[in-house]
Amino acid sequence: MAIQNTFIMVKPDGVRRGLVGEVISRFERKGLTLEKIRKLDIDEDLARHHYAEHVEKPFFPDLLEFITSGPVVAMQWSGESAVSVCRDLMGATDPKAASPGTIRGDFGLEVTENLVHGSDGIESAERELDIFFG
Ligand SMILES: Nc1nc2c(ncn2[C@@H]2O[C@H](COP(=O)(O)OP(=O)(O)O)[C@@H](O)[C@H]2O)c(=O)[nH]1
Ligand SMILES: [Mg+2]
Repeated sequence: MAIQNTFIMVKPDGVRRGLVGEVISRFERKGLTLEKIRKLDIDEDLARHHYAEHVEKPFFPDLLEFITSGPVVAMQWSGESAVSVCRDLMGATDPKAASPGTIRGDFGLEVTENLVHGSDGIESAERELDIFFG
């Protein structure tokens, strides 16, 4: 078993709706540790870098408009198997399909505005932590 670090971000809808504390509380109650946190605005260059794997996807224009629409709260969380544990706490990408009890399942209804980002693996966690905290 290994301690991992992962990158988590409350997206602009979560910040606008006052759900930053709710998101932090869920990860804390699970037993994870908040290591770093910063609030920032994502510009187009940063969005294209962070979401490089999605730049050619049909939904990217909507994602770009959304993720640059207001401040986000970027975080580093650590703990046992933190990458997959955080993904499980977030729920499925489409909040309509996300299980109740997950962040997206409890607070979202629309796939673009799905409240949180979380790294999907150890390598993407290292890459994304370097982008936002390197
Ligand atoms: N409009 C739209 N947005 C999407 C779709 N798929 C993903 N997104 C958005 O793009 C983000 C990145 O997608 P992805 O990495 O596949 O999902 P995640 O890892 O669960 O966040 C998602 O969190 C959504 O905000 C889609 O089919 N339509
Ligand atoms: Mg992803």
